[in-house]
Amino acid sequence: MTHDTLACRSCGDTNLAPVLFLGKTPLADRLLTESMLNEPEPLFPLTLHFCAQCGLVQIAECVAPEQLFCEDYPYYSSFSAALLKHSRDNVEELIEQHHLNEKSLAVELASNDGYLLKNFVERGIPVLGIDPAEGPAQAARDAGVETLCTFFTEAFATELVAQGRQADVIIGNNVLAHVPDLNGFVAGIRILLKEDGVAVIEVPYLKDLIDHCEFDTIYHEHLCYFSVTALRSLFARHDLSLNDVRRLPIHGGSLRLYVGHKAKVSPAVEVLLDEERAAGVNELRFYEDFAHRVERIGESLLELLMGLKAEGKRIAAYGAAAKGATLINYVGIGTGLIDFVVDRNTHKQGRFMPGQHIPILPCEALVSERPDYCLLLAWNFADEIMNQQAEYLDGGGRFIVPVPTPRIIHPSVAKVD
Ligand code: DWN
Repeated sequence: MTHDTLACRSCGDTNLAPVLFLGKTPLADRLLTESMLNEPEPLFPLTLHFCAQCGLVQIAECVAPEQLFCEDYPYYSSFSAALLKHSRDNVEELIEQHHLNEKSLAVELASNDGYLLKNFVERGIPVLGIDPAEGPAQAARDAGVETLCTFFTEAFATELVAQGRQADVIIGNNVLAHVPDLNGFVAGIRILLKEDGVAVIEVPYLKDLIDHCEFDTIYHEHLCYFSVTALRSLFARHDLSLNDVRRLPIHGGSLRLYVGHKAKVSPAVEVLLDEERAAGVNELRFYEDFAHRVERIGESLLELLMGLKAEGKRIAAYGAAAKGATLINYVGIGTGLIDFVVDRNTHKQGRFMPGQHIPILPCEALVSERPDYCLLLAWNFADEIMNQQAEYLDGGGRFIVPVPTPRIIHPSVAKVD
């Protein structure tokens, strides 16, 4: 079920300007089983809007979270070594900087399979994971991470505090964009966070999305797309201070936010706010050519793939990623072009990509089937994946990166920009 939101999810303003329409698309993480292939597949409009009042970019559609993050939600964070290292480094820095110990409590919102909290557990620091997807939540418990399978809300935060559980550190990576009640979620953080605690939140960075045309990261799970300007206004509304911010390369460019009850604002916040003002991120004109650039990428990628196919080449894809579903459905890349998708996530293998019904196989298929080309749907992990697939490359295979410019990557290129 979906309903259009005609008011800004953060400030409530109704003056939302349309920026991009990606058509009617299937749910990006709703990977199909064989038996589902012949059933009607729900499609939902996907339209990006800009709020001139607070700067928040957001989609109008709101698919019920219970439909998005249901029991067989297939995303497990632990299938990326790069993400595991990124998370471990974050935890070690937090333990040191905030002197966390056996008397502390670290809470992660959208804790998935325990990929991050396990690092606290190994150091003897009490944790609590909160995640609505039963599969990853059970995997976390199996890994020794206490996890409650529920959505985090203001009411739930109040319940936890009533039980005497307040957090010294709250971590929320790639979750803020997913919550329909954005203000309730942030109010919950304020309630759950101790007076001297810190909330450390990672979100994909809107400026990177627009600058590098990462349109495939737009899907129904991602309701909001954040600038520092919009984030500062969101937290301030709930008496929380955006005290520090770091730009990170992960997921095509992200922000790591440090939020607290007390204002101790670092210069880094003002630097990014100035950059956003200079670039016009808070003005509609910044987004005006985005739709045209997206259209050009789609045309150019389709032309490249069809040309290779016309030469008799075989093409596969790597990464049954949610972003991959947006890409193949917006561009129209189906089984006529892509023979199969490979993915390390065993929960995804044996299923089919939403909309295009391309089969998902184990990564070994790249070597056994030896497709001439492989479209990198999980381009945000290009370096990790290309290093891992040296045998495929040594055998003459070549990867195609789709954004910001569709291009064939030659292995001599050390890092994909
Ligand atoms: O916000 C979200 C982002 C952060 O992660 C979630 N809504 C869902 C997910 O989006 P995604 O599916 O586009 O993310 P990933 O993590 O870029 O997807 C990568 C896919 O590639 C996963 O299915 C795992 C797979 N993979 C693999 O097969 N081999 C990943 C790596 C690194 C590998 O070596």
